[in-house]
This record gives sequence, structure tokens and C-alpha cells, in this order.
Amino acid sequence: MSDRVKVVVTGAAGQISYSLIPRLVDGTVFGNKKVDLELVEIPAVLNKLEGMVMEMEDSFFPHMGDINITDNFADAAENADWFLLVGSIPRGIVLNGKKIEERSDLLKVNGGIFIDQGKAIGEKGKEKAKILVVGNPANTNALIGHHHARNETQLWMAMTMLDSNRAKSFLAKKASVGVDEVTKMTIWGNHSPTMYPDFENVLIGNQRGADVFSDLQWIENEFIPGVQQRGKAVIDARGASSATSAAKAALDTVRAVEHKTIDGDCFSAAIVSDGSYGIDEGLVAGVPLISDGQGQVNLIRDFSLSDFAKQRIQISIEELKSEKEAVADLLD
Ligand code: NAX
Repeated sequence: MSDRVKVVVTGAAGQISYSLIPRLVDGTVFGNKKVDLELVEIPAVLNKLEGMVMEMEDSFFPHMGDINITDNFADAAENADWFLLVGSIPRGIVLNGKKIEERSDLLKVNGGIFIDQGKAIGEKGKEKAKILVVGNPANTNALIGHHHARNETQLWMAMTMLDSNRAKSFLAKKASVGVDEVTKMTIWGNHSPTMYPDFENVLIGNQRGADVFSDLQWIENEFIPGVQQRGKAVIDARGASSATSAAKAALDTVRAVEHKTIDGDCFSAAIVSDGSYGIDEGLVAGVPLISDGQGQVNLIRDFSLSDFAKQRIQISIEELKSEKEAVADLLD
């Protein structure tokens, strides 16, 4: 196994990346490997990245390898092992004289970025490279990127780990246990307010969530909407969207893929569906996953889903289908 790992991060001058990038090289994610970093931004903010590089150099990271900043994604992609695609255009920005406010415009503007990034990853990224899309709309961005990469050795994921960590925290409080006692958490569907946090298959210690959480009023009126709307609650309170928790979730996803999943546990990310669980083939949807720690990530196929869960998941799948339709012209 190589003792170096090359990681590309887009949106490197943004607020999530400011928390994320230093922690990629602190030895807790890739163990003893040297981590080479390619930090990618749009030309207008490349100078901010020069400051980031200075801070990285000033932080004494023995595991940091080469660090490069660029606005050329295709160059950065050469031989990379991991792609953390955080960069995206936020809602509300004015582009070519038009304010990007509608979800359909946001889908198209950001989806467009993922055509070229997908092609570059497929052609230049390593065989078996791992791609984690964080930038929203994450699932549909990943769908577009995967389509244009045309490289089935690589694994495309959209991030649902933040939603999973949020759900664990809600359930831990309700059950009066530490968050470490909540395992086997899955976020089904889209990273959006339709996501379904699976309280039934979760484990609290050794007990199934379905046997622990009998207060269905709380599940329906507080837990599910609380997790679905947590991002908005953070924005309302902080005046800015989640940053440090989003960075931690991206790191947790990389760690979950890099290390063997503990028996009986799973982790959550959205991957390209093979039709399992009735999710339309080709959609990028949140599902329960395990890693063998050797680069292979597999879907857990034997979760039992109640009628309630199936109904809720279907709502999110319908949303993913409509997002796919909205970007149909980007999938030629
Ligand atoms: P910021 O606006 O702080 O940073 C985004 C950065 O991306 C900017 O610096 C921008 O210049 C850069 N960028 C735009 N287009 C680019 C391109 N083509 N190539 C490279 N860089 C590009 O946003 P931040 O708060 O860091 O959030 C980043 C993304 O994460 C947003 O789309 C946000 O919605 C999404 N999130 C996703 C989450 C998830 O769980 N999947 C949770 C957190 C977060 O909301």
C-alpha cells in the first residue's frame, strides 16, 4: 500500500474547508501516510488560499506532504486518491445578471460544475478513487459527476454523515445515553428536508431503536423534522450555515471508508443505487454501508423497513427523481 495519499479539496477557501483541511493532515484520518493536498478554488479567491497555505505550514503537521493551490481542477485531479467536492455556488448569488434563487436554477448552475469535474475525475483520478460530494444539491451533483466520470472502479458518494451525526445526537439525548452508544444509523434518500433518519434499525447499546423509541409522537413531530431542519436551525442561530460539524462529518465519512466497519455497525452516505430497497437504479440515495477497510464499500441489503419507513423514504426518492428530471439536459 502506498505511504502517500493525494486528496483534492474544492471550495478550499470556503468556511467548511477552513475546518476540514487542517484535520486531513493531523494523522487521525489517514494514519501514518503523508497527505498531499490539492486545494482548488475559483480564480477570484485563489489569493485567500495563499493565506491558508501559510497557516498550514505554520501549524507543524508532520503528516502533511505537498500542498498546492490551483483553479485548474483537471490538473489537480491527476492521480488523486480522494476528492472532497465542497465547492459550489450558494443560493442568492447573481450570475450573468440573474439572481440564483430557485432550486431548479441552483441545480443547473451547480450541476454544470460537476460535468467537467466528473470527466476529469474519471479520466485522471486513480482507479478506485473515492469521491465525496458535499456541495449542494449534493446527491444530484454526485449523480451528474458519476455520469460523466464513466469510471465504475471509482466510488461516488454524497454526504449524509452530518445528518447521521445529528440524528445520533437527538436519539442519544432522548434515550439518555452518550452519542457513542448510538450505532447503525442510516439516513435514507436525499440530503434535503425530505431525508429519512432511520430510528428503527438504529442500535442503542444492543437494543434496536424500534424497541427503544415507543413515543411515536416525538418521532414524528420532533425527531424527524428536527433532523431534517437542523441545518436551517443552525443558520437561524449562528447567522451562517454549519461549518465545523460539516467538516467533521466529511472527515468521519473518509474515516468510515478507510477503516473496516465494526461488526454490527454501518455508516451513512448516498451512493448510486443498484435498485435495492426499491430505490430507482441510478439515483444517488442515502443507504446503510459497510467498508472492508481495503477500499471496498458495500451496501447492507438486509435492513427491514416498516411501512412507515418505506412511505417516508419514497417521498425522498420522488424528490430525487424530480431533481434528476430538472437536470436531464446535463446527463447526455
Ligand atoms: P462557502 O460559500 O463558504 O464555500 C464554498 C466555496 O466554493 C467558495 O469559496 C467558492 O468560491 C467555492 N467554489 C464555487 N465554485 C467552485 C468551483 N467550481 N470549483 C472550486 N471551488 C468553487 O460554503 P460552505 O459553507 O463551505 O459550504 C459548501 C457547500 O457545502 C455548500 O453547497 C453547502 O450547501 C454544502 N453543505 C452540505 C452539507 C451536507 O451535509 N452535504 C452540510 C453543510 C453544507 O451546508
